[in-house]
Amino acid sequence: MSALAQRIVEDHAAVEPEITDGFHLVIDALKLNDINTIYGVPGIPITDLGRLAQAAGMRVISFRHEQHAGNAAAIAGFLTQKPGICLTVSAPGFLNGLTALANATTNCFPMILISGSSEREIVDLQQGDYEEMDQLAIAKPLCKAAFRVLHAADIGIAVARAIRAAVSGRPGGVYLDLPAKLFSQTMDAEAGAKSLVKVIDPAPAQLPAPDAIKRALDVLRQAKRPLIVLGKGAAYAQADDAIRDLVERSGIPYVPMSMAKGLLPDTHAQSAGAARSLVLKEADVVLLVGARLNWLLSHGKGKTWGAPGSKKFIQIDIEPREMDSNVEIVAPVVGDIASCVAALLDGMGQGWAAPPAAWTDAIAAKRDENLAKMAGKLRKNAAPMDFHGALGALKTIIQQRPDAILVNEGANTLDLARGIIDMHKPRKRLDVGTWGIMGIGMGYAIAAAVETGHPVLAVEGDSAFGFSGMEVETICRYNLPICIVVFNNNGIYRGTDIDPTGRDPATTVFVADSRYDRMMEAFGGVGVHATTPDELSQAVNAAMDSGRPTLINAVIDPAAGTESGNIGSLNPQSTVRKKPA
Ligand code: ADP
Ligand code: TZD
Ligand code: MG
Repeated sequence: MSALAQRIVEDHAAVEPEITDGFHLVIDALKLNDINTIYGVPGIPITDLGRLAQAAGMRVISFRHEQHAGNAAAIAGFLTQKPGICLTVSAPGFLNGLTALANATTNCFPMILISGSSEREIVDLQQGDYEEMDQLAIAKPLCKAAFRVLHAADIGIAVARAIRAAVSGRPGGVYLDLPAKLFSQTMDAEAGAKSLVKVIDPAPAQLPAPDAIKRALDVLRQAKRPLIVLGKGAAYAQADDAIRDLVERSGIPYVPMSMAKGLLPDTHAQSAGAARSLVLKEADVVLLVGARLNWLLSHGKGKTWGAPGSKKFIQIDIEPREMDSNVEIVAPVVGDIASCVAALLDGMGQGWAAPPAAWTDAIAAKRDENLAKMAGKLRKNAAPMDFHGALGALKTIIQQRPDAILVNEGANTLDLARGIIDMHKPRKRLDVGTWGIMGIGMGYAIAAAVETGHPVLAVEGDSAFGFSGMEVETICRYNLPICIVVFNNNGIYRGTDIDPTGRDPATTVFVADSRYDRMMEAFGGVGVHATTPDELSQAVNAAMDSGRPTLINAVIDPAAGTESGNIGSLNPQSTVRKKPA
């Protein structure tokens, strides 16, 4: 230990505080509520807060950009059901974190963005303070709740309110505004300790009404072609055994939404994931469990869902206003998923009749046909790789290492990986979620490693990776067991576009044949350049065995991808093409 470090430790030991201050009260309030990790970026006025939190035994993970710290906090919330904490400086740092707060709220992940802010008096008179901004007003429409604390004695209550707001009901993001002056406000230590609140039962069970359960079971019992859709709300709820029971006891086929993959293993006999188009179109009764009928489910109508009026929807959700948001829900079941599923199981009893074999056989046939079609493509060991060959290799690795957490973003890299890589355990797949946002990669990977201790495999489009790529330094600094595979096809969707005027690179392409692996080497991690699925496989296995930060530059055929991946139908394209200027 250096002399300075020694002195800091001794100072801490020597001071028996009879007074406390805002800094300490924030830390004590978090710790009292079992929140022991902070993701952030230091600076005025919160530098000392991070330092003191570390000294108090909290894990403080310092990032290179607040957006990634915020994404880390959000996914920590998803994984643990406790609000993840992101700590930023005022105005620009706050704004950088705000994207993550809005994304967390959109995805129903609990997090708290804590930002330092400038002097209220100066901000409100717009007199130009250092990093001046009315942060509270700006945060409000983008999160579930936003609070500001002006007195140290209110910190305990404010933190308690923030925690409750984040995790109760539909989870989401909360903003906590802490002006610079608050931190150094002092008060009597004993009064300070008494002002703290340990939140009892932060996310109370919300029992469904017995009528709602009966109504749902009546509809389900009539079904000839029933289907269960599991969403990431079901993954978040951590009611894994009950959900498995519901699926298995009812015999109903299910499809998992992206982040619900692995809730039951994708290889489960009742998984209709590989026959998704068929089941969405043909089902007559659909039970949604923690999944919204948003764009990811084509709003519950249109071609995807077959003939108009051919469906009845039953929906389990904690948010009553979710019901009828897109189409009529004939049997709303409002409550928390654990309680709702338990009540359904109770009502079903033991003698529930399995769905007609005509339905389950048709699904099995379609699934087997689709899987057989896919299998050949996954075995191709060519250079450059196509997506299927590379993903075939990664599919095997995840099958052999089911505890590893898969982080995934990109377009083709995302859509194809979601379809190809089976997940075998709950909450092991983390991806772009409700917004299809690029940039979650390194933040999610870091929090997944920090929160779970399991190895992380981040499968990243080369564009997607660029949004958070600087955080490889963070990964090396904390020596996290993260293996990043960059699917390098020289660009967004493809690497083959040209500027018709011949002046500049096309808007969708990057420097050809870049070596992303060298970014990792720059910080002491392992870089690998892989040109075949075999090389890729070897490198990922080595990374997962060693636990060392690794980045594999996987060379993908620049012509292999399609524009916008699977969601080309949402991508407007001009039919007018003028001659190049
Ligand atoms: P996906 O994208 O996987 O379809 P969504 O994010 O659209 O999933 O939907 C998740 C839903 O789950 C949200 O409507 C949210 O209110 C709900 N939800 C989250 N946690 C719970 C819970 N514990 N109990 C019930 N519903 C929940
Ligand atoms: N910015 C943000 C924050 N989110 C986005 N989704 C986009 C831009 C638009 N976008 C996509 O929807 S996918 C994508 C962008 C820029 C990158 C696709 O390229 P990639 O993946 O290299 O990551 P593939 O494998 O080349 O398709
Ligand atoms: Mg790409």
